[in-house]
Amino acid sequence: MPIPSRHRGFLHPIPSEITPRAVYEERRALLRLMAAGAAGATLAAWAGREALAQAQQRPGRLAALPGAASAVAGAVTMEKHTSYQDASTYNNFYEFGTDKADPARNAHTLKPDPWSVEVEGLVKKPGKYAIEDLLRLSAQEERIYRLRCVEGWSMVIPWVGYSLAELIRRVEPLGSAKYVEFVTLADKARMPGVGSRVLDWPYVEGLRLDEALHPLALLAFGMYGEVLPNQNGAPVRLVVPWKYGFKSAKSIVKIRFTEKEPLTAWHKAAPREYGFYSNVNPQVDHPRWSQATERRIGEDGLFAKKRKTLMFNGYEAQVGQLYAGMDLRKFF
Ligand SMILES: Nc1nc2c(c(=O)[nH]1)N[C@H]1C(S)=C(S)[C@@H](COP(=O)(O)O)O[C@H]1N2
Ligand SMILES: [Mo]
Repeated sequence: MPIPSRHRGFLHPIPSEITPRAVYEERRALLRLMAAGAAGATLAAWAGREALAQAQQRPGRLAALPGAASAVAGAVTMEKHTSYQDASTYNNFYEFGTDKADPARNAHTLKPDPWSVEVEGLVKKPGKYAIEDLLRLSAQEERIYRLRCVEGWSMVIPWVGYSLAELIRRVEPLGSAKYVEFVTLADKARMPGVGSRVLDWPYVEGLRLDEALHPLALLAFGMYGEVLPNQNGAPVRLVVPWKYGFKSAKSIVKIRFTEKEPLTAWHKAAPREYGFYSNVNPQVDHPRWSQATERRIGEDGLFAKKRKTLMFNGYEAQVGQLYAGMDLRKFF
């Protein structure tokens, strides 16, 4: 089990060592129900509760942000949505702590308004966009994407936003621009995790320009028909559904066009473990664990089976061409 040499003192835990909160909560609830009555009635009640939870899609907690059903190929999976409760309380947002419950607990200090995003580097039209203007730059769409975390869990979330390509076209990249770098907020005063040495702040992510221009790469402002909760990356984040979750940078403040491949936060922290590309790939294991299967959050009860992880997280038909001829073991 190779430990990366330049590591700053934190490793993603090995997924098999995590007992997710949902597993023991569901197990406890099931045992309680079984103790209370007949097994058949119990299971029916259980199924009913599940169906009810599915139907409650609009959480009604934050400002509404509707999006028209997206017409982009592959943008709407028919799979069951992860509950808003799970999607907003089981998060990675290390600026607010490394525990999955930390972001929901701590991110109330983030102030998503006022906010602006600076566009700079190799573009004809650099500039600073106020979040209101960015929101109105293109029509909001609903995209129902799978998001697969490098740690081995996945969710299905109805996001609201528009293709990142819409913004990129407006700012007119120069011919020399080959990559796009995303810099996210690092505010020590409001983000308790930024005081730690877990990562070299600010959190930085990057895409090759052609990846960033792919219609599935989403600039997201909302989820479940409302603006993003702070812990999910308010007020604006990326969602790149064919890549491991950490490529989907939260709370973006800067978008920079570069000629050289950006040095991303996770690659800097552990270069042997996290490459620049980080495409979901069941055939290329993480040095410390397999990437062949995943646990769908909300399905991790007593009888739930692990799911097989799909090439490019199931988006191969749409994005496979971007990587034609590349050795995906080398460019992991
Ligand atoms: N700024 C920032 N963005 C981030 C992270 C982070 O720690 N900081 N974590 C990433 C990881 S590892 C995942 S899996 C996704 C999770 O997004 P979600 O909480 O909305 O599901 O956010 C990504 N974006
Ligand atoms: Mo992740």
